[in-house]
Amino acid sequence: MLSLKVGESVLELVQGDITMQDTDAIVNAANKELAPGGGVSGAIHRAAGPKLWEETGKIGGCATGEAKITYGYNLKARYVIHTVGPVYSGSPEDARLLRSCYLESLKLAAVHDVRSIAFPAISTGIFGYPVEEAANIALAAVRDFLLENNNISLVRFVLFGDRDFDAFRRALAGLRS
Ligand code: AR6
Repeated sequence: MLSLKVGESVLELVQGDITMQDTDAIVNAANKELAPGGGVSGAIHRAAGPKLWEETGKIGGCATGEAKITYGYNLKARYVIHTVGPVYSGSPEDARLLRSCYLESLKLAAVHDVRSIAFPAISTGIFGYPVEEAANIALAAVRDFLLENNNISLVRFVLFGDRDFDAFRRALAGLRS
């Protein structure tokens, strides 16, 4: 586990499974339909149980770069925040949309009195975002938010494999300097 104090808050990196987190909210790297799908989204829906899809199915989808909130059902987390990352295309728009996913998720969390939140590495799996680039964007977005807002005390990145953890570790070192 690695951590960095940002303002009054803590930014943490851990390697593990986001479905097991006991933060107030976990974030889902969702698709526009908010359907279960594969990757981290499939894992979150399996762990939360069928009531999650009952709720997300009624929302009417989510645009890329935006976020929606539901309950967590069988998860330890009270809420799931669903955000849709960009499918990587190599255009400058990708970075703007990925940053927006983190900022919109954090804003929605703050509105719902979430004090602790766990993120996966959005867009870096099926959506093909190079993890080194994505890690820099993710950590900068969270740092910028935490410097302006005191209501969220813990932001934890839960990285699934060695490759993602290493990329985020390097990005965190860059953020410190
Ligand atoms: N805990 C933490 N991270 C995980 C877990 C887990 N249990 N499982 C996978 N990851 P992806 P995307 C990591 O593909 O690229 C879905 O089908 C994974 O190793 O889940 O945003 C949706 O429905 C990777 O680093 O999300 C969308 O259609 C990261 O989570 C599409 O995939 C994100 O990988 C979204 O693609």
